[in-house]
Amino acid sequence: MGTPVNNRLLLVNGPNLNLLGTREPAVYGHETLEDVFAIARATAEDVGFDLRAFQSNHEGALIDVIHEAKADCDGIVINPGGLTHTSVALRDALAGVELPFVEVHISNVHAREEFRHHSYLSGIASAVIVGAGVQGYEFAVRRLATILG
Ligand code: CA2
Repeated sequence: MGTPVNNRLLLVNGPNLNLLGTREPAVYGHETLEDVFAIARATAEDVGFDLRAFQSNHEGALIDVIHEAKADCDGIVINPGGLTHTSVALRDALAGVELPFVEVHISNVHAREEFRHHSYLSGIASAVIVGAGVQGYEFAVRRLATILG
């Protein structure tokens, strides 16, 4: 993918991930979204990147921040939440900016309901990490750093 220009990654979390740590700990663990930001930021720092973190419950806001990343980020870590399984528009946004991205799911979506088995994003992702808990965000940041070399 070549030398990173901006030395910055974008972390995007989609709908309902602001609820992390408040309920469903058996599925999503006890960590909060702030904990996720801290893990991702510390990992990014370790591999020489800044990290911009964003969460929204609104599809359009997520698409806007992905578009904006084209100007000053080198890659994206994204947990699209439930939009994973529904959103052609999010896929088009990620394809459109042509930045490498890693898709993260805290839970093992393949061990859950059938409707969670399909992702509109996975086919164009650089990597997909599922079921590793919030550590998946660390793996994703490290993988992007490797890809961006
Ligand atoms: O496992 C993941 O990270 C998911 O992307 C999480 C989404 C779900 O729709 C995907 O199938 C898999 C849901 C995020 C909702 O997060 C909550 C966290 C705590 C309590 C309630 C919801």
